[in-house]
Amino acid sequence: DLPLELPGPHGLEKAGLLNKTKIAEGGRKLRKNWNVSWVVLAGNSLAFYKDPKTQSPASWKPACSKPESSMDLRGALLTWTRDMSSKKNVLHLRTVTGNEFLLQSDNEAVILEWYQTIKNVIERLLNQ
Ligand code: I3S
Repeated sequence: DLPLELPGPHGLEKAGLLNKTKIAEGGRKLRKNWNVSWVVLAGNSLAFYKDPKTQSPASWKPACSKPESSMDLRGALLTWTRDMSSKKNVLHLRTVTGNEFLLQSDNEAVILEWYQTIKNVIERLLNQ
C-alpha cells in the first residue's frame, strides 16, 4: 500500500491561503463577500476552511475541523476573469450544479500554480 501522504488520485494535491468569494449558488447570484480561506485540493474536491489565522489557536484543530464548504470538481469550469472583479489575478470556478466562486491572490506565481493544479485535476477527472 502507498503511504497516505503521497500525492495521488485521492490524496492531497495542494493547500494554501487564497482570497475567496462565492458569487452564485445553484445558478442564483449571491452578494460578494471576500474572505481569506484555507483552500485544500484533494481527490475530486476543493474544500474551503476558515483562515486559521483569524481563529484562536485553541479553536483550530486541523484534524477535526470541518470545511466551511466544498465543491466537486467533476465537470467544473475554470477560467481567468477580468470582468467579475476589480482585483487582479482572479480565477472563476463554476461547478456543474451552478455554484460559482472567485479565487484571488495578489501574488501572481501563487495564483498561477493554483490555476495549473486545479486545471490538471479537472482534466484528469474528465478522462476517468
Ligand atoms: O462586483 P461588485 O459588487 O462590485 O463587488 C464588490 C462588492 O461586493 C463590495 O462589497 P459591498 O458593495 O457589499 O460593500 C466589495 O467590498 C468589493 O470587494 C467587491 O468588488 P471586487 O472588485 O473587490 O471583487
